[in-house]
Amino acid sequence: MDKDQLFEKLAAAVVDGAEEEAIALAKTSVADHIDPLEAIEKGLSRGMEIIGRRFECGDAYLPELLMAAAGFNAAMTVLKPEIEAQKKQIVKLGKVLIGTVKGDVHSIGKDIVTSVLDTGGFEVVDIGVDNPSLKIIQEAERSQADVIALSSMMTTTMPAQREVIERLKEMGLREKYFVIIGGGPVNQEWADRIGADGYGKSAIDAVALVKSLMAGKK
Ligand code: B12
Repeated sequence: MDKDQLFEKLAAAVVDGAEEEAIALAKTSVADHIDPLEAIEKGLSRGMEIIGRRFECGDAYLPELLMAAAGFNAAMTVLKPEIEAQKKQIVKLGKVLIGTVKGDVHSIGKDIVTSVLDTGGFEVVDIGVDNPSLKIIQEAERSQADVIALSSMMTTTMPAQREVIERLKEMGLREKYFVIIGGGPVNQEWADRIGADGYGKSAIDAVALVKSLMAGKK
């Protein structure tokens, strides 16, 4: 099986919520020395995109979404240790605190951004999902982060990204952090509107974005 066929099968396993199959294919990709990040981006994420579109059209329902997410996570249990093993022992380029905002429990995109930033040389503190603004700021203070990265997957939770920035201003902390945003409904226009320091469409974008922000700081 060539690389593209494997990615296609990985995507299909996610769509079908076939956990065992997803694990077996992830193991094959590791055995074939395929970059785990490529397998995530072109296989697993692609599968989530497909099921997501079906859900939007009414061709798939919530249980199928949950099964797909379980398939995604099953394959990640195989790929994540590979990403860890590849991590270069380089001087960390900066610390990023990442979380999904209040009211939003979508974790998959954030988890990918976390893995890719981590492999890209950043120290990442992942505070999970459904985080109130104040908690995000307290965690950033506690961990002495350079960057606060906010994920929102719903139009209804996008205002929570703005709230974090407003809170930072009120607390006199806005200048202390770079705030970057991302997630399905988010775009550059929204980032400009709420005064974020940057927007990334994908996990790969997030690395380039944080690198350029940190370069400006030093
Ligand atoms: C999987 C999924 C779920 C799963 C989540 C599982 C999990 N653990 O994450 C479950 C089933 C739990 C779920 C629940 C719900 N969901 Co849902 N879900 C999705 C779905 C299908 C895919 C999301 C996903 O994982 N995509 C794959 C990842 C890889 O992509 P991504 O998240 O976009 O992330 C990439 C980029 O955006 C970017 N990125 C992400 N974060 C960040 C952050 C930064 C800083 C940067 C730089 C970049 C970045 O990098 C990532 C990797 O490249 C989307 C539909 C879609 N097409 O997106 C709906 C969707 C997001 N869900 C939706 C809804 C409505 C819900 C529910 C309310 C459903 C319900 N009726 O109960 C609940 C919400 C619960 C809550 N309070 O949050 C809507 C939101 C609509 C809106 N208002 O905007 C969507 C768009 C579907 C739809 N069209 O109706 N969902």
